[in-house]
This record gives sequence, C-alpha cells and structure tokens, in this order.
Amino acid sequence: MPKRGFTLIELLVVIAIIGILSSVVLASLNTAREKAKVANAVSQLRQFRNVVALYFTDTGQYPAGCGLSCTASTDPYLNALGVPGWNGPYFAGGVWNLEHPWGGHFTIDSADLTGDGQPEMYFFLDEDAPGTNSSDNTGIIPLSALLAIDKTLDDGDLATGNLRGNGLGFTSAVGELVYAPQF
Ligand SMILES: [Ca+2]
Ligand SMILES: [Ca+2]
Ligand SMILES: [Ca+2]
Repeated sequence: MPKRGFTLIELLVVIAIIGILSSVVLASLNTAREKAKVANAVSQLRQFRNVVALYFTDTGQYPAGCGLSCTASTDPYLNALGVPGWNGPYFAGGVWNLEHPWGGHFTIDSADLTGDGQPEMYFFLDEDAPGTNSSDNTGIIPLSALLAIDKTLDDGDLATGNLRGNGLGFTSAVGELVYAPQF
C-alpha cells in the first residue's frame, strides 16, 4: 500500500475542528469562572449581613460606615471605637481592605436610599479598588454577573427591589451594585 500523507484540505478541516473545540472549552471555562465569582459575591453579601446582625445584637446599634476611606484603625469590625457591648473582631481582616471578586472595594454603610427619611444599612460593591480614588474603575462587575447576583438575592431586576445597580438605582455607576436588605 503506497504511503499517503494528509491532503491540505484534510489538514485544514482538522485545524478548524481543533479551533472550534478550544473556543468552546475556553468559553465554558470563562462561564465557570464567572459563576464562581458570582457565588463568592453572594456568599460575601450573606456573610456580611450576618456580621452586621451580630454586631447589632451585641451593641444595639448598626456599625459605623466603612468604605473607600476606611482604614485598619477606623474599621468598626476590628475596633470597638468606643461602642458599648462591642465584642469583636467580627470579621478577620476587617472590611477596610476587602475586595469583591472583580477587584473593586466592598463598602458597608447606611443612608436613606429609599427617600422615606429612614436610613438603610447597605452593602456596596464599588467599581473602585480599595485605597484608590472614586474614579479608579478597575473593579467593574459585568452586567451578566450583576443580574445573576440580583436573581439569587433579590428580584432579578437591577432597577427594583432591595438590590439595585448598574446605574439603574441606588448607585449611578455602571458595574456597581448596592444591596440594602431588610434586617
Ligand atoms: Ca429609607
Ligand atoms: Ca465608584
Ligand atoms: Ca433588584
């Protein structure tokens, strides 16, 4: 039997198939990676809701805000800051330097978000990295992930409910979310 190599067409077909297969694998890896980040963000938000509730149980008040300008010595989860009944630390490492899975800053604070004169405790996944200014923009959360988080914790709509974001409510910036659960 005479030896026969691959024809050019056969080689091109094989190369095309390998290309398609590897793009499918890469796409599913990216999907898996994003799913893991969404799961981490949801568990951070649930964990901090519990931490804030525990702080309230101990002290009878909600913790002081901790955001972009918060430091290791002003972090209310690491320092009593004169609050009676404080029995922390409430979270190893505190909130001051905490990143959400996309690299932006994690803020816990309170403000009247609903316009009824009563402040809400809220959890904010900022698009700015910890210790930067407010236009750093390195931690933007993709829209698909924002929607997945909203679907898990709220109503699946970024403009309504206790969780809002992407500039549609509670925050004006794209790629950010604010969660203000009932306590
Ligand atoms: Ca309110
Ligand atoms: Ca921001
Ligand atoms: Ca929502």
